[in-house]
Amino acid sequence: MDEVGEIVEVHQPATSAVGAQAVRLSLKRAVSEMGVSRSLKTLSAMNQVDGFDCPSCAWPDPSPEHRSHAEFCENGAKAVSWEATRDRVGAAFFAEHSVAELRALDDHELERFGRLSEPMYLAPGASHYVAISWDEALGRCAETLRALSDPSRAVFYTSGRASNEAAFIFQLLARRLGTNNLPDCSNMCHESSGVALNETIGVGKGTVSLEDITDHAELIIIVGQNPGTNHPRMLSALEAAKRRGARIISANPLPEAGLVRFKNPQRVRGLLGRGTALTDRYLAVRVNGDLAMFAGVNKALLALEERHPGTVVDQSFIDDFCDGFDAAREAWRELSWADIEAASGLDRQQIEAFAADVAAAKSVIVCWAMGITQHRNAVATIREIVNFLLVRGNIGRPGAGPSPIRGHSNVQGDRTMGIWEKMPDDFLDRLGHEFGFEPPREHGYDTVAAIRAMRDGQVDVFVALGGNFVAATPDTAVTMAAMGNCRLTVHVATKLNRSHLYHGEAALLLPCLGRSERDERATGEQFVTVEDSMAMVHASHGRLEPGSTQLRSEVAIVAGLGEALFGDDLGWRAMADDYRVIRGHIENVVTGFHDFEARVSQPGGFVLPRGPHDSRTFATATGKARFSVNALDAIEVPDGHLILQTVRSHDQFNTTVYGLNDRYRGIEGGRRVVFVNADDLAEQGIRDGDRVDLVSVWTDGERRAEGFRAVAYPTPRGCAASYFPEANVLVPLDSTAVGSNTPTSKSIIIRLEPAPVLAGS
Ligand SMILES: Nc1nc2c(c(=O)[nH]1)N[C@H]1C(S)=C(S)[C@@H](COP(=O)(O)OP(=O)(O)OC[C@H]3O[C@@H](n4cnc5c(=O)[nH]c(N)nc54)[C@H](O)[C@@H]3O)O[C@H]1N2
Ligand SMILES: Nc1nc2c(c(=O)[nH]1)N[C@H]1C(S)=C(S)[C@@H](COP(=O)(O)OP(=O)(O)OC[C@H]3O[C@@H](n4cnc5c(=O)[nH]c(N)nc54)[C@H](O)[C@@H]3O)O[C@H]1N2
Ligand SMILES: [Mo]
Repeated sequence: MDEVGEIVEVHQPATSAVGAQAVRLSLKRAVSEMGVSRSLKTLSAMNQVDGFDCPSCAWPDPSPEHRSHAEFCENGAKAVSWEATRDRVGAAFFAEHSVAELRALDDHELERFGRLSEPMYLAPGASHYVAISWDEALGRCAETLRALSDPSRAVFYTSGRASNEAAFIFQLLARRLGTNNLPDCSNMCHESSGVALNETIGVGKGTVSLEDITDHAELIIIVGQNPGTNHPRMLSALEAAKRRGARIISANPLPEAGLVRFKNPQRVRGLLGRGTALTDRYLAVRVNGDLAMFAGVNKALLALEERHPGTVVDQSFIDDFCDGFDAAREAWRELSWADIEAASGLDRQQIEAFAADVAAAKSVIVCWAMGITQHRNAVATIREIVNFLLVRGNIGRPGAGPSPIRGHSNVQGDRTMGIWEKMPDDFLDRLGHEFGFEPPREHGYDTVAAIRAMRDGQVDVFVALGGNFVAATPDTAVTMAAMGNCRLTVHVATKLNRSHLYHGEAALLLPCLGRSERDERATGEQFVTVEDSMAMVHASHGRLEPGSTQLRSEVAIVAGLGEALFGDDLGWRAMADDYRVIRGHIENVVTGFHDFEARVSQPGGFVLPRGPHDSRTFATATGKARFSVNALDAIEVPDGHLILQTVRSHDQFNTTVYGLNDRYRGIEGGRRVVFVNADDLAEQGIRDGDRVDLVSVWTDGERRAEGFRAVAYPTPRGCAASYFPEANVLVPLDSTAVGSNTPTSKSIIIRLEPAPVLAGS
């Protein structure tokens, strides 16, 4: 990766998000990748009832009657344009470029080459990928899997773009082989939310619907999330909420443009005017300060209740539906304001004002994303958020509840379908019964455990259904080396990425259809289904001509591998020919999918049952919603060090880097930047614009990322921010969240060191 040539320009950060410029840029990008007519066809089918689900984020679609004709955002348009590009990567491309040569390119350049267009094989010791037929590719993969001394020497990774049908058949393949080694991107993403919510309310998902936000909530709290970039359509929902008088509080160490003000491109006022101010109260919380902040708010709510008994705490809800309140109340009483202030970086008045807003609101929703889940104490923080909601009975009624905002468009559905290294026994029982085999019961590897096992030589075959494992996971150098210990690495993918270049002894690239493309099988045109962040399941119909005649659907590839391995024992071929057959199996195995085919054929689809939302039932260990006591446990940062969080720029989708600008934060032309408080820079004798190395410290030694431009930025003292995936080399593999094993990508202890001056600069 040659980062030396980057010339970064830094401007004032933006004070509002979206607006006319976003519309102009998304159309420009679409036309340059797809041409005019393909652009129109593509963008007009996105998120429409008979069109395809946007492959970008998991934000829900409005109900069919409330959908606009252009139900997409700038970043969704980028995602489909990127997929629908006319450029192709096939045998001629790989003959020209060796793997070693491609390794020298950055993530943006790699994907920029275009769509993978035919199956490719890298033989042991070879320098170049060469074309291979589908039969031979699947045959080789099956042969290597069959030769394993133990099925647990195979790992099956899933990225959250896979459809329900593809995910279901993928977990079936792994379990038929005999392993639960099903790590997924969720392990690095909302795993902490799943763990904390399962523990406290008995379901690992959020409990609110889109209407709860747009029509009902009086107060919406947004923490650890940058919706202007990562869930832009959420801004329209927030705008609707504001227009009927809802208030918004946001807490974030970065004053993100989208949280401040929104210019709705669907309205003339939004295109031309100043837009809608979104946040009423902004709290510049310290990185990882949220547990202390919510504990402080809970303490302040109790104090208010003591002053005005019977008005703040929802005692009847607590008596009827919860346990553990007395212990939690005791813990809040004993907490000192000094500790809360130190850990949160906020002062008592700010937290009390927050609590007063809460006490004045009849219904409260908390939305969160990666700024909460990727810390050592993430699970505890989310439990404390649940405490906060339970105190005032803000769950299981309109306009109230926890709302983890999911990332990948179907990451939530993939979990529902069984992509999890520790699916509960009742699911495995039904799966075994449906297909007539005994699924393995021993838990498998999650993402971090899979990397450790590969590193330690315990894995022979790594199969990925999408994603970019090498670039997305922590400790990049360790992961790259770990991949090299496998006998075979296999990637089902749409575009070339770094994971295809850090391969096992042999490697296969299996090119698949994208979400936007027509999927023609033996019984005719197929659709797939997905589940959004709010548990709505709906259909997605590809509309575009496939990028190459050689592409196969993910379902067909996985089913083909199943048949190559086991013959037609489980009806692999019928499933690949007609996805209704898969949906029939899903109906029998997965809870909540009765009448699947009929209900998903309705415009807009259907919502999955969620006990807390539907009937205030909580399937926890005690059958009650559970208060918990969560020690503050603030991260100790040694003198002269900073806590680094790693974020997405406005011009990327995870490891897919569309471009080098981060418009809202004022960055142009480069990604190797580190945002630091001006006073911290001054204290360390570093000037804005200086080049620095980032050095992370951990028990096993130091890790270094070289050559970053220091940017003075309004973030609290002691905090810093940089972009993912460039900063992943700094995240120690063993630094993970307690209880969820999620890498702590948002709290890495680093120091800045002046970088050597480049010759010629
Ligand atoms: N365009 C686009 N859309 C995407 C993605 C993308 O890459 N590009 N990725 C998708 C995926 S997989 C996901 S998971 C989501 C991610 O969506 P986000 O979670 O919004 O993504 P990040 O860029 O990681 O932003 C984290 C936010 O949390 C803040 N933050 C960091 N640390 C803390 C903290 O300790 N406390 C608080 N309160 N805030 C903190 C950061 O300043 C930042 O605003 O987006 C999805 N949508
Ligand atoms: N430091 C740091 N690391 C992080 C994060 C962070 O905030 N900071 N965030 C984490 C999070 S939230 C997540 S979700 C993970 C993301 O981890 P992944 O899901 O593994 O990574 P992506 O970058 O989303 O994967 C991009 C690749 O997916 C392939 N692809 C795209 N569309 C399709 C498709 O339709 N089918 C198939 N088969 N392949 C397709 C393309 O080849 C593309 O190169 O990264 C995590 N890593
Ligand atoms: Mo994610």
